[in-house]
Amino acid sequence: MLARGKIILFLNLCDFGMKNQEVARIFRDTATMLELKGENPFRIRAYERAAQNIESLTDAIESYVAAGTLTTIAGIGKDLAAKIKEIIETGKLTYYQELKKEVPKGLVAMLEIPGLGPKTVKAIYDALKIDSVEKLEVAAKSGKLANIEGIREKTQENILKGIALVKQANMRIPLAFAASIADSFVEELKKNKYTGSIEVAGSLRRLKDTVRDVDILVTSEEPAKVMDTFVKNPLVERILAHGETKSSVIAGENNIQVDLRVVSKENFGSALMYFTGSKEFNIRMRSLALKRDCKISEYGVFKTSGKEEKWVAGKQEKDIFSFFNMEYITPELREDRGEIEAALKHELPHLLELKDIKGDFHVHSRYSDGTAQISEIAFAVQKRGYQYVGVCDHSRSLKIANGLSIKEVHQKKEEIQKINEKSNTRLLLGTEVEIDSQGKLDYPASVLKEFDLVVAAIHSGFKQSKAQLTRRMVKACENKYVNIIAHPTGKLWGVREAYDIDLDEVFKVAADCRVAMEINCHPQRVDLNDINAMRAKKNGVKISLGTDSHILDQLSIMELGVSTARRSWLTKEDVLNCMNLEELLKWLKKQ
Ligand code: DGT
Ligand code: CA
Repeated sequence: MLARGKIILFLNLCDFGMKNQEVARIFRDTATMLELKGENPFRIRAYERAAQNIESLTDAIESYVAAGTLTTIAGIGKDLAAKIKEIIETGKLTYYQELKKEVPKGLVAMLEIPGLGPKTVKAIYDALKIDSVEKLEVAAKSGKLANIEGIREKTQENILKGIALVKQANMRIPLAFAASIADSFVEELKKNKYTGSIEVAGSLRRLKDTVRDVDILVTSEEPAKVMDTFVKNPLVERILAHGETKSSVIAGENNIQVDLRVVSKENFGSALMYFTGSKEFNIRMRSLALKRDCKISEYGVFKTSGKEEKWVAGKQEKDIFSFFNMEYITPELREDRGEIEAALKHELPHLLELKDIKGDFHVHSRYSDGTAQISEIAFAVQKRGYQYVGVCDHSRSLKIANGLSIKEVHQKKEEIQKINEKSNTRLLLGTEVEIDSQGKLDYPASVLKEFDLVVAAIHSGFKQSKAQLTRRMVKACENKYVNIIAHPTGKLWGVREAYDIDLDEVFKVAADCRVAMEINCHPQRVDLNDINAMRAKKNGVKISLGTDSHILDQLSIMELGVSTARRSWLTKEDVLNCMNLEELLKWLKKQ
């Protein structure tokens, strides 16, 4: 399973409901600009509502444009309809572009700080003329913000924490975002007739959850022409270097660095291995080579005797592995976590693959905050060839996500039973139930026992102490109705760090109580990550993959979860989603 095929799919996942999302985003940004300018609150609200309504449409917005029915969407009048038409036809909105010019650029950057909304940004700007993240940081550190009305000591602290998060997030971006950028470059380069072989290397090829920069390798008889195509890519924001054999650019919305290297055809394999890394893996391979009187570098494997060096392998990666008489190590495993030793003994694990996945345990329907009806979910998962799907909606106390009352749970149950009578895919009546601050669940036992699948999760009270959070999670695992814990560390890229919790303690209890831990596939979550999923496995805990889909196209991000599972050395036996329906139902029955 090589990265190329995957990356194309990643691009699709970033394309989901693309135009609907794009229009909604532009409207939301317009609302933000209006707010920064201190405009009429009713107008601001109108854009926000329109964005929300467009996001929850199940049909593509283009179809409304084509049919001339935009004004049938709630909150869309003639004026907004014309604006939507402009966005669909031209890809942008002149009104928004003009507004953006009127607002200092730095204010927009300040909005990226978690918890800092347009109102506060405007208040800070009006009071102290602060118009950049840098100035904001200085002011917060010196305590100046506290003099502004509505800003408390605590807000100041949160702003500083937020700035640190943004800085960190800007350094590494989620795999799926980087993959989509890499893919655009690769597609463009492939159109150039002088491009020979081409591969993405680095952490992206290893499918690491976050990526600092994108490394692309090509072979070419006319490197200068390939480099030209590369630096002229429309995604390029800035050219850092434009050379004969290496060029670097900053590209895309996330300002990620993309490097292109031209390497020789004869040593494409050794260059690919070197630039795929990881650095730790390379170091280990080098010492292995030394022990065998060899040298390994990006230019190939050389047999050494005295001062003599003889090239022995390097055209393809697999030649290098065979030369050392070891199994081929898939890029996901190249982290020096024991894979080299295992490959030498021909004992690498048989990692799970996307085709082994028989269902998804975490899909939201329209009953809570998803956009699809249950019947649509049934159809979509059947198309993916699944045997089952857990339709897990939020529970009653999570009002913001439209959590289900007990009455609604019963309605949903009835609907699911009806669909199950005629569907080939089994819908599991599920819930993503809130774990409260004490570790208690949001429904009584009498309701919990009605579900086929109980996924428990924390969505509030992240700031408890480590002991409290651990106790809370342990208690949830001990609840006899719980089957899975969703996104166990709460990490959300660019928004919040993982909360402080004793995972080993939780894993031990989970193993005893037969509770699985989720790898949440969402690109900004990847939670558990590879390290934690390995720890879970070591403790005897089963892993479940959940896409946390809120719209149907997100079902395809299962692939990201599979990548993480593979990086965690997981096999079919470790993962709940690889069970067939019969085995699964047996596993779920705990009482
Ligand atoms: P990233 O970019 O931080 O997400 O992670 P990588 O692994 O893509 O790292 P990067 O882009 O710095 O380098 C790409 C590969 O090149 C890396 O995985 C291994 C190789 N490499 C880079 N620097 C060194 C080094 O100092 N020693 C060795 N042995 N290999 C290196
Ligand atoms: Ca890299």
